[in-house]
Amino acid sequence: MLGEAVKPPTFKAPAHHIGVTSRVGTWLGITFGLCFVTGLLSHGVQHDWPWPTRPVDLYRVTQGVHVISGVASIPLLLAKLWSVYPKLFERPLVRNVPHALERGSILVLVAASFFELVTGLFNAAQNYPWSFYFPTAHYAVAYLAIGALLIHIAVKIPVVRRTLEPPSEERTVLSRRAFLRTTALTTGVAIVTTAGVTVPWLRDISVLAWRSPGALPVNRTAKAANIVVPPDWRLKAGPKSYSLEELQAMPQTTVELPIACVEGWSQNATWTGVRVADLVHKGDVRVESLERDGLYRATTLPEAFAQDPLTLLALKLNGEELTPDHGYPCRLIAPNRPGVLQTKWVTSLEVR
Ligand SMILES: Nc1nc2c(c(=O)[nH]1)N[C@H]1C(S)=C(S)[C@@H](COP(=O)(O)O)O[C@H]1N2
Ligand SMILES: [Mo]
Repeated sequence: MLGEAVKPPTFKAPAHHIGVTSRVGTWLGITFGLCFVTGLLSHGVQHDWPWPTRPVDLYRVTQGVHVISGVASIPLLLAKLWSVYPKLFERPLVRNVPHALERGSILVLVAASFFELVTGLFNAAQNYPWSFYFPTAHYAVAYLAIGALLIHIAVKIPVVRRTLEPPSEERTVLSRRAFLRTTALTTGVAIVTTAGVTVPWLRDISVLAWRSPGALPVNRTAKAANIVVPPDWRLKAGPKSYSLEELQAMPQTTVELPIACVEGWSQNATWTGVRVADLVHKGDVRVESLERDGLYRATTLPEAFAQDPLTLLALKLNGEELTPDHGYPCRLIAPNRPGVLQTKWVTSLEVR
């Protein structure tokens, strides 16, 4: 008898099952969605979108969600790619026009996602090993990623629907579950070990947090910003001007407000100083610092913020005179504002 053509058993690793891909893909869709929306908000707030003064912690929360969902996306994206990689090399590369479009969108999606996650991570680590301007590039590529993602979801929704139903075979189901559990666990570990940069009660266990717990971090030091405070320094405020002693003699207010850095860390502190509303008339207020150049040397404080009773020209941090690195002789602190707009080394306030 001629040997029967016995088909060798095809081994399919459990992770490459479409049900796994669907599930990880759904999680990734959620973290990407959160990251995109909070990223848009962050960009908007820094570019004069209307933004409320309350709750005082809102920006801290949205930026925290941005960073945490970004960190969570890294293991999820890797798991997702792992679960589909045999398909990425399928032949023929292109079957027809819709297929070509679908593959093209996946290429854009993968490339844009990697770009966003890698640049975001480097940004949080305050490391800029590239020559483009981070906010513009990160913002523009986010649209590419989300556009490609929407196409991908539209194409895949029927498949996802079908495959999320409970599968039948016991053994492979178990190993698929194990893969999903590992993915979930890795994502959880990534979150817990880093989220302490912004979530106070995670500080002690966030061993990979890029900002140490305890004292308020310094983003740009006085030395890096070339700050020299002239001996005859006075704050210009509209038509008036004040020496530091005169500011100290005015009614002082103490507030507890966070610095929520766009680079991902945030921390509360106690600030004492003079209300901006006591120094200038109503209107948007241009805040200038002693810094000569540098992207964040000056900001505009919208009227609602300038008139807010919590908005201070702070002279003290946690009860002590400001150190040079935190903005001596005085710095702006306002509720619900990104750290980049909390100008240090202030030298003039001007109603626009
Ligand atoms: N003049 C000036 N103010 C500045 C900056 C700057 O570069 N120049 N950096 C800002 C950024 S990015 C942040 S997060 C906060 C940090 O304040 P801190 O260093 O006191 O914690 O200061 C802000 N104020
Ligand atoms: Mo910042």
